[in-house]
Amino acid sequence: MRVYEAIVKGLESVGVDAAFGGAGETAAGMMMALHESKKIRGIITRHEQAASFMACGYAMYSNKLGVCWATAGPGAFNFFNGLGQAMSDSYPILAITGYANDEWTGKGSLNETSGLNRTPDSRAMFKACTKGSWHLTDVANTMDVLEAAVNCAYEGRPGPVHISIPGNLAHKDHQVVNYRDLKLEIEPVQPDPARVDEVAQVLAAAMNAGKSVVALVGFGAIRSGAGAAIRQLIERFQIPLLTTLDGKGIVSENHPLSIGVFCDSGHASAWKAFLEADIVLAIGNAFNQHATFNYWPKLFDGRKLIHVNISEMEIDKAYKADHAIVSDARLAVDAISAALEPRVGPRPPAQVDGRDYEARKIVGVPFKIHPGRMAQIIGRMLPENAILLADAGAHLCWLGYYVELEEGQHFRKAGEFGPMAGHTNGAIGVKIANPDRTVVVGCGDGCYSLAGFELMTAVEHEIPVIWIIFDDSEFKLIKLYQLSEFHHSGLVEFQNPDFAAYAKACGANGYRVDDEDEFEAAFADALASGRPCVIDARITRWAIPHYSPSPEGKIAALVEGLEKKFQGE
Ligand SMILES: Cc1ncc(C[n+]2csc(CCOP(=O)(O)OP(=O)(O)O)c2C)c(N)n1
Ligand SMILES: [Mg+2]
Repeated sequence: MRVYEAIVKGLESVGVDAAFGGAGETAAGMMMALHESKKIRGIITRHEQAASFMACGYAMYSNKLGVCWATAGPGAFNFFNGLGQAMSDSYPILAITGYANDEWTGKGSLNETSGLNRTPDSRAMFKACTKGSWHLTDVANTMDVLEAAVNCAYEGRPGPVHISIPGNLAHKDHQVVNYRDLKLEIEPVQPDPARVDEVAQVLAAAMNAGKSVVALVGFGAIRSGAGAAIRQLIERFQIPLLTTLDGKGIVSENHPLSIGVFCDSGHASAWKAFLEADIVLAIGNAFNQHATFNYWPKLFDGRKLIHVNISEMEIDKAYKADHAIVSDARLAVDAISAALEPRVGPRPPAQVDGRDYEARKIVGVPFKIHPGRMAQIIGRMLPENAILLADAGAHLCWLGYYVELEEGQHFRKAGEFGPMAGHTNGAIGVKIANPDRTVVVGCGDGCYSLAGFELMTAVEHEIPVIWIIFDDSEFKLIKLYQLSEFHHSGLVEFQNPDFAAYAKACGANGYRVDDEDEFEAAFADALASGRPCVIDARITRWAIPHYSPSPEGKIAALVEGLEKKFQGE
């Protein structure tokens, strides 16, 4: 069989059932092999960047290998945003790209990226943006290389890998005669029992002395499927639960111990519980910028940090941990619960303050949709097990703050790499990997404009994703930043088309809504339709998301800012 036939068969052998990519001469063999495959659905995207985002989306909640492919040179280079996202968000994805024919290396052939004679050096670039990058030089090594790459994607902290294949190796005179199915040898990252014991001792001593312990849970815990284990831990030991924006909903947000989201656009109730805690048990989070109020220096003054993360690299990165366990989150939580059990007797119910967003009344602006109230409606109408994605921008703050998730539902904002359109496009991969779950994307109009044309891909392949566009004709987040830094704004406003008319022209359902009742009716119709849908929701510009650069609140942040100014910092 030809090289790409062997690759596709190998991917079938590890359960891959969809792959996303772009066309090209050095991708043609992959396209043909997918066309012939009975098990893998080949999805041609309009832009290879979208293919890389869809591969991320495919892996996001399924942990199946996300696969994207592209032709050599420019096609391959369109992958870097998806690879960046997969690196920072730990998605196991494989990017397969063509490469110019070997015999013409150095002569400037079409799409050459050898690094010679002023061509870019793609092998160095892919090495820098992945966990591992392989260049195939002999088709006899195809299965070895593929197996090594797929294992590497899953090993330890998952992430992206890459294989490039010169065009000449895809010709029929290069046959793979040693095909074999792939063997995955993935060892979960197990907690060290000595570290678990140490952590259990510290936690038990604190609980038995009446000290306050809170859990702060991030996306790593969601990726590892630790929800049930975390619910048992917090219920048994009465530990109030805070989440990062990415850990939101790991346990129902209506659970009495769920206090809210801890981040700069999160809930004051969560900030208060954090500041009152003696010990923070952080599970599967990386203490990144927005989850730490721009690395607020006083975050761990007077409180201890116990940090559980799958990657040693994350420990002590932003804040020195007093105790740490390098482990998959679910395995660590189970081990901590078991070690605590004999050490801690029955616990009195934790005293927790309710979340402020429950009671928060939003003052609206007549005739225009308030984005916070729209987020509340989305949360209320979201079906069981739905997946709600936000893209990059102010809209993620509205959704993160006002949507209340039940167990089984998921929310994911643009991660720390934070590419616009990552989830606008990635949603298609999410839906393909989770066909029984409703997938809704709340995206800014800027994000949608960047890459919303993949709606055609959804229409063509009948992938029923619902896009809700927070249409404010501006890059709101950037405007807010300009206003705070420069006290005025520029180049942030733009004109939009009628996105609903555009959606209809593409063959999707399109809705243009100007008030909250219209939105509710449109969303209900979209949910019932089973079709790709775009809701162009024309929101007011006169609403500002909840935000503070200090967990002590907005006033404290203002005072801190003034102090810094007077101290000349
Ligand atoms: C590819 C890319 N370009 C630029 C940015 C910087 N950026 C982050 S949010 C944002 C504004 C997005 O605007 P919109 O989608 O309208 O969302 P809004 O803030 O208005 O809700 C920009 C430009 C980015 N994250 N990714
Ligand atoms: Mg906008």
